[in-house]
Amino acid sequence: MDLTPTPEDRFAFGLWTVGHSGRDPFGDATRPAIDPSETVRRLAELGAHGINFHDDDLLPPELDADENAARLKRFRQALDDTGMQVVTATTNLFFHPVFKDGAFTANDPAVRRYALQKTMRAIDLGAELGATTYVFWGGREGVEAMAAKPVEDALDRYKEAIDFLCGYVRDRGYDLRFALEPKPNEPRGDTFLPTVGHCLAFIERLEHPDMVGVNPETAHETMAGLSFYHAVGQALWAGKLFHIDLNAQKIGRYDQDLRFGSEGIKDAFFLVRLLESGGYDGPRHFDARPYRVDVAEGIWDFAAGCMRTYLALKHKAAAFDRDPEVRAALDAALVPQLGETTVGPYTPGAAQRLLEEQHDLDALARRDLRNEQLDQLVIDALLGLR
Ligand code: GLT
Ligand code: MN
Ligand code: MN
Repeated sequence: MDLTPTPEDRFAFGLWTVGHSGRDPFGDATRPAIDPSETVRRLAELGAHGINFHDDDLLPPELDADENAARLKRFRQALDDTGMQVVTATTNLFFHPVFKDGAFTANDPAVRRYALQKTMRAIDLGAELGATTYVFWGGREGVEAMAAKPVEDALDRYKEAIDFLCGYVRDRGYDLRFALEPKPNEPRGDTFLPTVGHCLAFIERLEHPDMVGVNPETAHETMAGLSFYHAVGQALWAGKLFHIDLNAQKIGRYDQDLRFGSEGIKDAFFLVRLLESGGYDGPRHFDARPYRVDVAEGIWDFAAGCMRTYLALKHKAAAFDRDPEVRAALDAALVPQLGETTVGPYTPGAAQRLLEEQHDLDALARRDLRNEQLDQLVIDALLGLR
């Protein structure tokens, strides 16, 4: 089993992931800042292919223009030297206190206009560096005091913002698609567009629905108590899986952003199996961060671990699908039959034939689907027993 990542695997990381300082609501940074050029070089050495950033990760607002110009130059040089690609970009619309009440859904129109302006500038930066996907995580697009933000007005403003920005991208001729990233809560008490399902429904009401898809994140769907595997499956089914944020999460907790596969290994197995067989050709992007106790080499152990686990699960999934016992168990569970049409399109003749059909309910109900056996084969595969 070759677990060495190569650029063909299309692994990508956000600058803010390996660059996370370890700061949390209860404690200060445990790690020094890393220059983005250093991140690019270290990730390239590990076999990654792509990088992703917020405008403020690359060009921190607290640095002056000369410092940022030098930082950008070093970053471009690192990309050139390593062949790493900027695959995705995004805007930080959550850190500055101006966004305390939201960005595109802030009640103050001046804040909304500033949020749009900041995003347009960040889109320019992302497009210039080669990003083809632009992520929207509405971290502050939510509310605690329900009376303060009528949901329908907030969604109107959200739609207005995304429609306007689609117009901007088209007008500028950028080769860029948008990916909305849902999250149910944190940092707001309740966030608008809380799940993949909400995002898919929202997209249908946009002016340019073809330009907009989703960026589901393992942790966020799991926080909502939902199956990430199913969320990704439905996004793929809808042709809307434009990007993905891979990490790990224990159910019922704050957003843990753990190393991919470090929790929920069975879900991770099915997810990788789905991505590798379900027609997703975008970056395998890790949006996670190292444990706060790891302060130096541990950062790169973390990054290597995300990719190693993904590749191991990819091999496991391929072996699982080749395994004759698994195939027999899939047959016993009638899995192939779910791929067959039931009645086909409606015609009066088909309706008449169906109405005349006889069904032996007792025989159908007696069918033993052997799902226990099938699931145990999954566990055996994951435990290395086959
Ligand atoms: C932030 C958030 C992530 C988003 C990033 C993109 S920023 O770290 O927790 O889930 O993907 O804005
Ligand atoms: Mn994310
Ligand atoms: Mn997260």
